[in-house]
Amino acid sequence: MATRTSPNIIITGTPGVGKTTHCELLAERTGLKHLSVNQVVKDRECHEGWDDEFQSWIVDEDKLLDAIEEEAKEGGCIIDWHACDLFPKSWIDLVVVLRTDTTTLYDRLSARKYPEAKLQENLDSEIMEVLLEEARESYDEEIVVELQSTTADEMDTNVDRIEDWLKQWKADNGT
Ligand code: DAT
Repeated sequence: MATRTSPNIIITGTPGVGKTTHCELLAERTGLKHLSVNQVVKDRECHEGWDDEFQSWIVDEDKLLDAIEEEAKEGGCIIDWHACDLFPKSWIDLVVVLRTDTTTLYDRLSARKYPEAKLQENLDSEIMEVLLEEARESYDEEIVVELQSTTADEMDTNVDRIEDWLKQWKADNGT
């Protein structure tokens, strides 16, 4: 049984699906803490350098887990990252996998000027449902939720749903 008084939520999905936007809105509405893993990796140097082809940090997962362990144990974190299988099951209460269609994702990633290889890899990953599979393999089925994130209305509905879930979690855990 977790000793957290507030749950930890992972918001995951392919880059460009809307993780950061959802996390920011959710943090604003709930007071939970938005833990941008990208930022943590950069700020607390949990990496082995920069991958030029993919324009991203090569993450040192052990360092990353050490860096966020204390916050995770306290609870109340919204973890924003395009992977989820590295976090210990005991830390996590809800895993939200955001999804969108290929055309939308292509437009969002092109707007970011992603290099061709990175853009294609991410489109493939969304089509192959890589993150959904990873979430389902890593966590109990009942805590994994797939939500669509193509329109602003969907985002609002998603955040409402997660807020409702949070209220229920607190009621169930007497906090
Ligand atoms: P991520 O953190 O998953 O990489 P993001 O939150 O930075 O994604 O979103 C990428 C872009 O897409 C950003 O300009 C906001 C937009 N976007 C994301 N989800 C959306 C949605 N459900 N409706 C409209 N725009 C959205």
